[in-house]
Amino acid sequence: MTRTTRLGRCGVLVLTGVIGAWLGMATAQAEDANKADIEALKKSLAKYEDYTAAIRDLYLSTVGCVHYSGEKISGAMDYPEGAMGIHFVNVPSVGQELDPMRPNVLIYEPTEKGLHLVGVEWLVPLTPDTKEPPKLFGQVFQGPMEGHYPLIPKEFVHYDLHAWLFRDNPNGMFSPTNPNVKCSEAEFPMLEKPTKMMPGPM
Ligand SMILES: [Cu+2]
Repeated sequence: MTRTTRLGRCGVLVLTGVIGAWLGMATAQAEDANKADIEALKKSLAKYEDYTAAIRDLYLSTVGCVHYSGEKISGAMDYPEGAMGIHFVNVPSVGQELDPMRPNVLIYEPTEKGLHLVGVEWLVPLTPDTKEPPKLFGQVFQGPMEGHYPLIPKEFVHYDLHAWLFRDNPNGMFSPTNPNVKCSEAEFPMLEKPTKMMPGPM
């Protein structure tokens, strides 16, 4: 072995180490950036803890408190046991450009003391131009899937992303259902079957 090849190998090892450290730093920085964005989002949405403020901004209640048993059905979304709560949908914003600071849906949990804001959701309709699933905060949206019947027509094929900004979720902030959210105090509980997946980029 010549001296140069030895040096060459050494150089490769050093370079790999440097790139590895750099990638690690880049990931950590992206995570920090996402954390900061999420904190800003929580602040800007705190006013909606008062659901009447949400209604004035055209986030309108879809009434039923949606929850899932955790049942697995092939060809359907994998929804762990838990609730999605009551969706207040801002219909005019759906299909507009995705805005991380303006989710399309606010999610409330009905309790004895009234409605509590627990999370948010972004909805992106599947269109013929869709090349890949949307992403926010480093999270890839779930879908494509049918509309969540019976509160949304099945024809509304879409991607979605939930974020449990105001209620801890043992399955993670971006898991679609939250076992810590309950529909037991709901006037209109709605046990739904997991939503059917649809063909499209995923
Ligand atoms: Cu939902």
